[in-house]
Amino acid sequence: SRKLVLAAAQLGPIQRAEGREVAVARMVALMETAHRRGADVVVFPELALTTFFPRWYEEDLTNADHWYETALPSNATAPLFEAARKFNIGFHLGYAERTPDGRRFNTAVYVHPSGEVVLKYRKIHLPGHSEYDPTRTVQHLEKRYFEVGDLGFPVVRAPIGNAGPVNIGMMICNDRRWPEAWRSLGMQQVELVMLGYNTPSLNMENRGFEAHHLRVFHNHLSIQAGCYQNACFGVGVAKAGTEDGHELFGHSIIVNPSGEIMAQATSWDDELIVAEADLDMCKLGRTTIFDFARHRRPEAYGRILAS
Ligand code: CDT
Repeated sequence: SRKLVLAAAQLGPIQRAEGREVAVARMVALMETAHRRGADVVVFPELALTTFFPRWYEEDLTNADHWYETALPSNATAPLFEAARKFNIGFHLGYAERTPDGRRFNTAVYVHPSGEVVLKYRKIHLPGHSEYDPTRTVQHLEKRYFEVGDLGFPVVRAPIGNAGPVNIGMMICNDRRWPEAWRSLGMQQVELVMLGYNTPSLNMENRGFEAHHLRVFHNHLSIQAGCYQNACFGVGVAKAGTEDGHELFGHSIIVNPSGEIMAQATSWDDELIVAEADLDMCKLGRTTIFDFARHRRPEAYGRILAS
């Protein structure tokens, strides 16, 4: 069998005034805990190095440059790469990326324990808006700070632990709500989906009431359905707690290909959860009800490709 120990490293809040070194030190401590608990891979959340800065409006984008990484590793992120090597753990990291030609993406990478970036993904389903919106309680300016990702939904075969090559894919936060994202990965026989999120506890759009418990439910519903319908494991990891007065929910989960939650965080702070994943569990769905070659009917799906 192909067994792996998966770890979700939920982060508590990161305040606006806190530098990357604060977050990185907390993340290294979580990697050490992951090592003690036998983890082969540790998944950190979306925009794990800073506060969720799209809640803050900057008229001039260059004033926001300090939120972005221009190189990985950098002096600030090098300790993560060192810990990966020391503990022989691969890690998934979400961060804001600014390219040498000035493009900005909400990005995630999977880094092998050797320090090699094996997979990069740039967020495609950017929520929110691009201009300051006075009707909102809190801004959500992802469409201002990021371009739509240009890498599609790639899956690569990455060596993880003793499981041999594993088909890994990623999505970032809002992507998890979109079945097209999951199916794009499923079509490539993804076995492990890593995803981080920063999700406000309440709807800040002021367009009607949405109960908090439903937002948590929709988070789990999306990840559990995605894993079940695409016969894969999923690790969904929050940045949680109150950042400068604005609350994000936790409830990080590790999900199996039956859609069951194998482990769930209980705090809204730094917390490591682990679960043993037998990748052979992906075979059941893939060879029966979700055997795409036998049962999909793409000739009837034209409308979902129309714009
Ligand atoms: N970061 C991110 O994508 N957050 C969004 C908030 C949207 S409000 C429902 C999310 O989908 O969680």
